[in-house]
Amino acid sequence: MKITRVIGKEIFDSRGFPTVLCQMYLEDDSFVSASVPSGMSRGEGEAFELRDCDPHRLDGKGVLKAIHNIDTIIGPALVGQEPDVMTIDTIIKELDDSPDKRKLGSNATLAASLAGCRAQAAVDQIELFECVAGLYGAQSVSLPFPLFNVISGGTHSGNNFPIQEIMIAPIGAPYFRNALEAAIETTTKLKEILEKKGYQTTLGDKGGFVSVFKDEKEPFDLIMEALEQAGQADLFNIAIDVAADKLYDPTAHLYAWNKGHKTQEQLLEFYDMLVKDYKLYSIEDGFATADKDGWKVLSRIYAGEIQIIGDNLFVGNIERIIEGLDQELANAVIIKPNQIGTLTETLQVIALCNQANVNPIISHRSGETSDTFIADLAVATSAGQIKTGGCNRSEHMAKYNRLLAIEDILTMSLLD
Ligand code: 2PG
Ligand code: MG
Repeated sequence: MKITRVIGKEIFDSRGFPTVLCQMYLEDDSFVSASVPSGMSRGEGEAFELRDCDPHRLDGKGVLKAIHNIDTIIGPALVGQEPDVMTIDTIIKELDDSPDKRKLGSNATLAASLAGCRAQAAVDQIELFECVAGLYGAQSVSLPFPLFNVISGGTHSGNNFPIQEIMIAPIGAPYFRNALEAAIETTTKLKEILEKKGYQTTLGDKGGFVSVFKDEKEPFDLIMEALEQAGQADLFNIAIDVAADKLYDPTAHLYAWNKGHKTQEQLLEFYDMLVKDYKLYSIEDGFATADKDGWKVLSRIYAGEIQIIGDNLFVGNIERIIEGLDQELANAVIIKPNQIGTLTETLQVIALCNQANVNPIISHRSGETSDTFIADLAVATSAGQIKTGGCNRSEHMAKYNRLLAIEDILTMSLLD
């Protein structure tokens, strides 16, 4: 069954910013669609997100140029093809041979690529995760455990708390449903605790509470209290995304911290305290991309003990990942498909992580849509972990609910 029409549409993400949706029509008049997210704590070297930059419309954030590229360049090249995402991505890469999808915009290329995969799954009458697993060459699939955002700081909030995300990770939960229920109970307890203290419980872009804390340790204490009260202290460990690029002053070699700053050494001491006192098992972007020395020291001391994740450090770029792993900067990599620009290239990056024996963590962006593709991607590649926000707001819950549905499908197939 061939592709008959491919069109782009400008929709709006969870922040109300314009983003790209691609619809792909097939010969039987059915269609599938896919939409793409957008980041705020963007790393240098991410695939190029094409925005209109028209100051008279939507603050320059419109994506009509990217839509135009789908309608007039990508679409016509795909019409008449079978929906096979390998072929679709090859065509897209021929149309845009720039290293960062600058010609067409990664928001256009990714939307078309993901829609192509959905169309392929629809034609083959299989689940999306089965289709992606086939492309990945996976012999089996498994549910990831999620890193649930509970406290937001940094650029996703306005509370002066320097760490961008504090997350709870239900390592070892027997089923995804147990993990989600336990996280929901803990989040509810945390909200009660914050309210009792008179702290605000507004939600940041990724669903963590945006409270103002008396010091850097308090949020961790309150999370521990919530875990205890929810009876979940044994299930969860703590993870943080510091997004340290946003805090770093390369001239002074200092990290902005509340109203003051921290040196590289002081930041290390802080992490050390979190590992010892708060079951911290994962640090993402703990140092700035420009502060490679900080990464090296952190890895030298902790790589055997905790997960050290590069997000802005790698921006999903294969060369950067290879170089960073060679220098032993990290033992885990954040995978954001929109930093890469097509599904097949995203699968290549995940495969590279597996070959190099480092953890791939599939991630959403802070400006999301209700598209749930990353849930299927995490299952299909048995990535092990997914980062897709707090237990609230439908752009996050859509992914969690899709994982619940996949768990049901997999359990039922075991019973068949
Ligand atoms: C991050 C992400 C998503 P953003 O830093 O890991 O959680 O944020 O999408 O703003 O880059
Ligand atoms: Mg990050």
